[in-house]
Amino acid sequence: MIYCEEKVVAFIGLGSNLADPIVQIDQARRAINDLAKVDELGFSSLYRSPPMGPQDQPDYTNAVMKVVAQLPALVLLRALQKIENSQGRLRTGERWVARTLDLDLLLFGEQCIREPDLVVPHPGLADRAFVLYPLEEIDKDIQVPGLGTITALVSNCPLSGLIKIN
Ligand code: A4P
Ligand code: MG
Repeated sequence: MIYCEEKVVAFIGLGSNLADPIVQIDQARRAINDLAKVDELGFSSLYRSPPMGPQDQPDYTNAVMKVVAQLPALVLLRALQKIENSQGRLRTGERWVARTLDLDLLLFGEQCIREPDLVVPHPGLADRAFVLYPLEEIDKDIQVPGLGTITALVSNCPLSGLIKIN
């Protein structure tokens, strides 16, 4: 039997603050494009911002990628985690520490997912300028399930030092 998964538009947050962040993000973008059944639909500018969380780490570079995916959300998350690992991501168990690469699944179609390993929309989304501003830049029509329009979310979120760097 051939099982056809439906196509879903998803948004991935990319972040890095170690080992040449711009190169890390570019490499991750290419690795995501190399995944089977995942195709790029858009990519935001790069943004820089002070670290959220512990302050004794470099500023972050962030971007958001829009893709169409023909695979389940959890399979996509596992593929993103493999890319993080292949780019030298170390997991110490400590939260919000400096990292070569962080890939978060921000939105997966209209789906609300509450599984032990995957929560979508990403729980921090509404409070993070470095996620909301690039999301709005690449798609002004996003409706975040349970939270409203991207435009309303952006207008309620201060920049907190976020600047566009390209
Ligand atoms: N997980 C659950 N839902 C998701 C999802 N939607 N996307 C689970 C990705 N992962 C999800 O993640 C911890 C666990 O979250 C995973 O096991 C996964 O199954 P992790 O990547 O291993 O650890 P983490 O990233 O350190 O933890 P956390 O709490 O996800 O941190 P965030 O939210 O990723 O934030 N400051 C600036 N300026 N820019 C940043 O990008 N990023 C962080 C990390 C902190 N400060 C920042 C930035
Ligand atoms: Mg993460």
